[in-house]
Amino acid sequence: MNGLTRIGSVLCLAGFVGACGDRPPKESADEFVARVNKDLQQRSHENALASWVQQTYITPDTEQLVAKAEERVLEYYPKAVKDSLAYADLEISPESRRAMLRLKQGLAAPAPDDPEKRAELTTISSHMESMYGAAKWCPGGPETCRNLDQLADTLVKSRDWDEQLTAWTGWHTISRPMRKDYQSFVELANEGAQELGYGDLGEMWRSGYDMSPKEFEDETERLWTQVKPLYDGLHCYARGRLQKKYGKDRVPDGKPIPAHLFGNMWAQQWNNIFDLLEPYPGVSNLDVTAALKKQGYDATRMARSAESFYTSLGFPELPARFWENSMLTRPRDRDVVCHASAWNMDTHGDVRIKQCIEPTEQDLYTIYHELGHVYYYLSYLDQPYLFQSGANDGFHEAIGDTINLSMTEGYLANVGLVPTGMKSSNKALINRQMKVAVEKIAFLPFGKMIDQWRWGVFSGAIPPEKYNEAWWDLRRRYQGVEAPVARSEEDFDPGAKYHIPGNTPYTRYFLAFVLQFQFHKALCDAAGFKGPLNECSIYGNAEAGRRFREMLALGASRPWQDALEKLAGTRQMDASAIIDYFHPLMTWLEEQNRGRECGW
Ligand code: X8Z
Ligand code: ZN
Repeated sequence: MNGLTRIGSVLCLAGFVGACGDRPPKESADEFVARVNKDLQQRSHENALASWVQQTYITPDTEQLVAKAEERVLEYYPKAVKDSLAYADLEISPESRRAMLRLKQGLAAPAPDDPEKRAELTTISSHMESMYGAAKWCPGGPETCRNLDQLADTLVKSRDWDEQLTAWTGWHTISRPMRKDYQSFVELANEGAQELGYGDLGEMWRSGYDMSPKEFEDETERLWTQVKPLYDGLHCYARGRLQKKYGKDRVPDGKPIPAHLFGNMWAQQWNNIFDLLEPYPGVSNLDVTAALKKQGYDATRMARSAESFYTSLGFPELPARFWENSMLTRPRDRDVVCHASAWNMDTHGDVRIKQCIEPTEQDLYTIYHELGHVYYYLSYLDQPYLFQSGANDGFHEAIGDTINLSMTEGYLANVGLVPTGMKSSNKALINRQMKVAVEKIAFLPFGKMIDQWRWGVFSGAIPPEKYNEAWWDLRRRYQGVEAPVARSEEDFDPGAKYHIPGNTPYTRYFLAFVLQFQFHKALCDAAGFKGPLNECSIYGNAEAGRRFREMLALGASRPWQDALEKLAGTRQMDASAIIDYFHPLMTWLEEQNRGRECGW
């Protein structure tokens, strides 16, 4: 580590000589923390208002407003971290010590403590966000423009190789102009992280998990090793089905699968090609999209449906302001960032979601996901600002997904979205499991590789002239997919995925996809459920709801291990629940894949 010494559990930075304990601080540690909580609360509220307006109304003006608001937040943090060093070797309450730790890790991209560089960083960040949100591919002039929804829709609906290829290639042109900005962003944010005492921004991200960055990296590796056999089995089976559709010359044995064939722009989840992957077509009707359309569901009704799952667990109804302030559909007359998100605007109950909801099963699941964030926000409102976040960021992403796992056939039948009284048979079970697997198992390597790439970029192991090449190396290695057409360093394919220009750390999703099964199991146990895990729904179960809320209310006030222990009786993230959940499917896949040349 560069230029710092460790005193107590807080770092003394070389650039901040004199800050470490040579003069008694003016205020007590508790007073200091209370003041920082108040200041941050106020600044982040302003920032959230500006961000909300920008993301729901992208113009050069709102882009500037958000950059300015962000500057104020970024200016505050390093100064507060520096002031906190005065308490480094003093005896202070564990709460204040933890708050100072959270403070240090509170930003996804800290800026250097130089006004010009800070302004440059926020300008670039908000510009990349706008570029992604407003992106369109216009092959032949303005009338031919297509946005992400439209191009993604082609992938969902078309089964024609060339049509899908055109949509995929088209979208991947939008990120070319981001490359230079991204490179500058990396340099500036790294400098900010280094001023806080981290080696680089990747190390800072990995430091947010109540263990050392190295231990965290090892943890993610351990979890990946646990789940990889599940993915390998699914990949092999899917390749077989895609070969049937497109031919072995286009989808060869022993090779990665072309990335444009999965019904999803990033091949991260394969639910949109369930028609090609369904093990026993015709055995069960699981077409929730058709049911939503037939029953005339609109965005609000879909969100209400999600809300009523949470209230069935004893969570409160959403505040009236949620319905007034949220953006639930894509506005017709302006550019917005459609990528779904949940917002805690003022930490006093102004909670919202922003999503371009269409009546599809995917979007239904996504609202349940987003409300998971919203109910987390509402559950920890009583915590001070610095503890108003997830036990770790994987927890935050896992809440709504845990509820998704309870949207079983029984639940969906109960709310009228699949037929009631479908015959249960082993074939129906395998169909159902496949449906969850294409969402949950397919995602795992993608969830891991994104930050594998960014960690490399931030550390310098992946230099700018290898950005794209390294991206595809990782996609091949982890996902077993490859670019369907030649790529070069003219392209910047990472930028075609929201979380790269949006600078949202991604390991959180990998963790969430493991944790949600652990949570699901713990809640099903709490509900007294005795059958197979894949049939359990906690819908309507007050005790499961109580246990869930108890964990959520902690926010980040305790190490995540404490929160996990409270709910699941263990201090380790662990993939055995996901393995247990998919046991029937895995056995079936082994049989299906026998004699096939798996792997790539
Ligand atoms: O970004 C999201 C959520 C918003 S927190 C919709 N997800 C990841 C993605 O879309 O890439 C959920 C699953 C993974
Ligand atoms: Zn989320």
